[in-house]
Amino acid sequence: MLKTEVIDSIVDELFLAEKHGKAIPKLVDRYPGLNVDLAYEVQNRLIERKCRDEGTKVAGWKLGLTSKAKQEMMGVHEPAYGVLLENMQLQSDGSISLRTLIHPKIEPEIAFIFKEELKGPGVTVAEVLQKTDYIAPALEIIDSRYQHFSFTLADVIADNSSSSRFILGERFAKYNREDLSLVGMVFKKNGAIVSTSAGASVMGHPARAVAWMVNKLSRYGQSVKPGEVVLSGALTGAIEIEEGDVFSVSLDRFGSVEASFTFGKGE
Ligand code: OOG
Ligand code: MG
Repeated sequence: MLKTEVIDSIVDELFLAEKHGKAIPKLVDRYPGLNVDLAYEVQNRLIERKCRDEGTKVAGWKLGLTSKAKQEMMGVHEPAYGVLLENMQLQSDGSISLRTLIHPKIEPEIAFIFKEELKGPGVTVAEVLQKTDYIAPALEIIDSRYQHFSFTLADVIADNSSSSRFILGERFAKYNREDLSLVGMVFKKNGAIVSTSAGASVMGHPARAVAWMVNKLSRYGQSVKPGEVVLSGALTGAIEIEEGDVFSVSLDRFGSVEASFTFGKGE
């Protein structure tokens, strides 16, 4: 098959897997030529297709596999990024229905909101921090389109790094040069602590993850635009969501966000 035909057929498979809520076998076994570069091309095309067919647009970006906890959990030892679309953002009020998803998991994250464009190559941690407008706590819901949530780095990149939904804290805190590596995090399920962590769990400093991504984006002429949100990558392992669960993430000095989930009709 020609390269464009391979990309088209993978985009089709992933798009339909999400639309119908039905997992597919991972790709690398069937497309041995699928490497990281080709996978980002698939991701770009998948996003174009989703924007067109779902009538949505880019809201920001997410990093994945940036903490040891997540890398060990998934058996993938390099970070990846994906695109957040407007129709992936949910509000924290009411019960959130996840009935159309395949096997959703939830993760605690740090969200950055930028006041100026970040465009690589050569973006440093200092530049990321200088252009950071707000910091907010975030809950990310990931949902791999692959059976058993099992994938290689190239598979997960093609699948938009398992992006599914995200919920931001209602109040964004102005970033005021706090040391984000030392920001404490508490993640709770139904009022009980699931895990605790700090910003440093994300590549030593969450802004390092953002800088890494922005420099990678420059290969495709892409950048983070003012007002866009960037999720740092989970600070601890992801956990499965069950009917009626309530999850919260709290960040020292930057507030918290809580949401409850149902697999029924919701509101
Ligand atoms: C890939 C996405 C990982 C994170 O925060 O590490 C991710 C996955 O684990 O399915 O979003
Ligand atoms: Mg994540």
